Amino acid sequence: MQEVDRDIPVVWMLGRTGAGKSSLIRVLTGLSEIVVGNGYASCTRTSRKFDFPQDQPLVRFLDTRGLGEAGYDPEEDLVASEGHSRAIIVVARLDDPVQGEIVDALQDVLSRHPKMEVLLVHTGADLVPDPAARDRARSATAARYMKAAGRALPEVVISLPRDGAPTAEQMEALTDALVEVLPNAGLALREEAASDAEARAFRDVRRTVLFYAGIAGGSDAVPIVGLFSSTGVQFTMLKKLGEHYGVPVTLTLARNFASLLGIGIGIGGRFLGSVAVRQGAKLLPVYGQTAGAVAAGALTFGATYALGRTAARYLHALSVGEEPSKEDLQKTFREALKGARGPERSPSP
Ligand SMILES: Nc1nc2c(ncn2[C@@H]2O[C@H](COP(=O)(O)OP(=O)(O)OP(=O)(O)O)[C@@H](O)[C@H]2O)c(=O)[nH]1
Ligand SMILES: [Mg+2]
Repeated sequence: MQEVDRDIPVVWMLGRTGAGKSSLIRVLTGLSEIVVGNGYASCTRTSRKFDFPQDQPLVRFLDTRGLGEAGYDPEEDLVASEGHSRAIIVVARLDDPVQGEIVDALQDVLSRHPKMEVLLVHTGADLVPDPAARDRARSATAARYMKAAGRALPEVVISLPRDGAPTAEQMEALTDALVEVLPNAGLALREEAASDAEARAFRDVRRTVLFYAGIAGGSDAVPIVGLFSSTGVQFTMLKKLGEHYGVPVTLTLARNFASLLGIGIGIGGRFLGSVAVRQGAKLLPVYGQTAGAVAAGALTFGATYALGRTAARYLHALSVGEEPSKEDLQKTFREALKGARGPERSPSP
């Protein structure tokens, strides 16, 4: 499992100097060493990448230099991230009507990479306190970017005060929007609410699940094939989870789990007609239609994430001496898969 096999999703920050790109990365990752500027003087002088978490990266942010600065060609950063799933976050401050350069840059990037997902983040909500004025500013900015993109873009409004934090609602809206545009990045950054002991236990292993889902999503493997072989990514994930819950995971146990989930094994150990494929194909309509490597990767990511989430519930039940119910597990799987759903695109004609 080498680094190169992993699809670390890349989030590319695009916005004028002082828009709040670095501040946004800081609130999303909690990385305090990210340098935030002071007013409009350009602060980030070279494109920098921030891997999160640093030891076992699940998301990579490209914090660009201010566009329009001499010698900066965004194409270089884009080429460097080729082969990764990626999305653009356009950061625009509500009190800054001068967006022309960034609008042009977005149009240019999308003309070369039309499939890139874009999320529009309006910062400075606290700087425009009047709700009517704020909404006028938002819709004027949004109209320009959407015209340039030639499509509707998801938008979020947020406050990034220097010595404060966005509200909980703003953070939730932000991470929800990220899950929509780039599920593997959004899920890695979203804190899951934990309502019971099982959910709290899952929080401790969530990064492990995301890590293996990222590995699986980066390969071209058919979803979950690896569950029935001792070398598959998903089986390795199950074993790791088992160590955490104090339940030794054998191939037999993995198969029991799979059959509870309704995953059947076909010829040669391949799984056929499984819940994952049926649900996945339904939830990710792009699969099998426009299905490029990225789309298949997103499905594999989602299916592996959902499998890990469900395995955690199964192992937790075993660890406390409960009988895991089939209905419970299937419900957990469906919900996790829905939570990891990528953007829905209409099939190409
Ligand atoms: N009050 C408030 N200040 C903000 C907001 N967004 C950005 N700022 C301030 O604007 C300044 C610039 O923020 P940065 O995050 O460094 O902006 P940047 O986009 O990374 O800028 P460059 O690195 O120069 O391209 C900082 O002082 C921020 O605190 C906001 O929503 N509210
Ligand atoms: Mg910056």
